[in-house]
Parts: sequence; structure tokens; C-alpha cells
Amino acid sequence: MSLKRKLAAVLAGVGIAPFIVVVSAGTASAHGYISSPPSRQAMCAQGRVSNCGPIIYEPQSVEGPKGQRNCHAGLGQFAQLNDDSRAWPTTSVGNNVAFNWTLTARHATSTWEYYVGGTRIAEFNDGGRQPGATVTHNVGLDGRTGRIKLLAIWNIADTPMAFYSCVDLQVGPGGGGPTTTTAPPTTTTRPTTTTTAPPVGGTWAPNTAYSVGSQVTYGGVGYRCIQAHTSLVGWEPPNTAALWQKL
Ligand SMILES: [Cu+2]
Repeated sequence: MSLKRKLAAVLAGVGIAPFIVVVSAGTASAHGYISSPPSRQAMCAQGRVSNCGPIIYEPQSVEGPKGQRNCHAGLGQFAQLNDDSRAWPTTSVGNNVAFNWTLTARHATSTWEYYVGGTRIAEFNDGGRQPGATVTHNVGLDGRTGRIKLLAIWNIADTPMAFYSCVDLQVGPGGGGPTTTTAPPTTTTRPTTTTTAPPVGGTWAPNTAYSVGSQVTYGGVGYRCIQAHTSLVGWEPPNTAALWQKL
């Protein structure tokens, strides 16, 4: 191949790759939510709560104007998330909790806020920086015990919008230790409040590197990978046409 043609081929490749990324970010991968301890939308997406509505397909999309104090960003299609009369499972924690966000679009961030009741118990100021694909905050619960509903808010720096996640917690007495995910090697029975991947049915899994041509199943349907990537919760094949092609 002549140098000119080589160069043209390289440029064509470079031109296509960013285009694909833009398409996938614009369609299905927007935004973020608290994945552990599982937020209400995570519980729904993992199938641990039924009759959740369309949130099961896009737990990362609870986006609404800033300044709200609810679990559903004021969105009618996600109203179930704000229904406290539902039997939301809790996660058992101590008095300090590590909240992990899964961000499928890394928006420049002003602040992260954490509320219990009407009280803001923590705030993290990112000053407009772009976060990584995952973000962890350690939050103290100030001696609260028993069942609590925590509301976390991700405030975007360059839009009027924010993302809302409610997490139902059972706060143990005498806490102080961070929430851990270490599995006891002993015979101790452990409550099934884990942060493992959702049992969605199929061979697709989050946090997995897929190369072009890899084949998976999801929801009873086969898919072939058309762009190499590392999967994330929220990037399930039905949500990411730029990454997966139906077989
Ligand atoms: Cu977004």
C-alpha cells in the first residue's frame, strides 16, 4: 500500500471510532446511579424488586431538574421509585458506608449530596471536574440506627439537571466499620445483601472485556459484539446497539 493510501486508511479508522463512541453515549449510555449498596433503581434492574416499570432497563436515567428531594426526579415513568409503601429490600451497614456510583456518562460535576430525612449529611464538591466511570464516597451516618432511606444526588456542572438515587439501609448498632464485601470463609451465614452482578439470565455480564465477534445471550436473545469494550451495568445488549448486534 502506498503511504498515501495507508494514511487514508488510518484516517478513515480514526474517523469512524469516535463516531461510534458518540452514538453509544448519546443513545443508551447516559448518566449514572448508585450501584452499591444497591439503590432502588439497582434493585429493580437486578430483578430483586418486581413491577418496577421501565427503570429496569435504564437505572442510570433518573434525571431531573436540580433541587428536588425525591427518589424519581419527578418523572412519572419512574414514580415507583418514590413509593415508600413498597417493600424495598435494605442493605445492612455499619455507621460508615461506602456509596459506589456507576456512571455511564461522565458529566462534569458540581456536587454530590446525601440526605437522610430533610437533613443533608454529606456533600462532596468536585468543582466542575469530570469524574471517572465509578465514584465512591464514604459517608458517616452520624449514629443513626435502624431502617433509613438515604437520598443521594449527583449535580451536573454544565446543565440544570441532577441524578437521583435512593438507597434503603438497615443501620446496625455500634457501627463504625466500613461496609465490606469480604466474604467470610467460615460457615457464618451471610444475609443476601450483596453487590454482585444482577442475575439477568444469559451469558452477558457487566465489568467484562468483550472483543469484536464475542457472542453472548441476554434475555433469551443472542448478540454479537461489534465494538470492543468493557461492559458496565446499564450497557446491557438491548441498550447498546452501537456495541451489540442481535443475532
Ligand atoms: Cu447523562
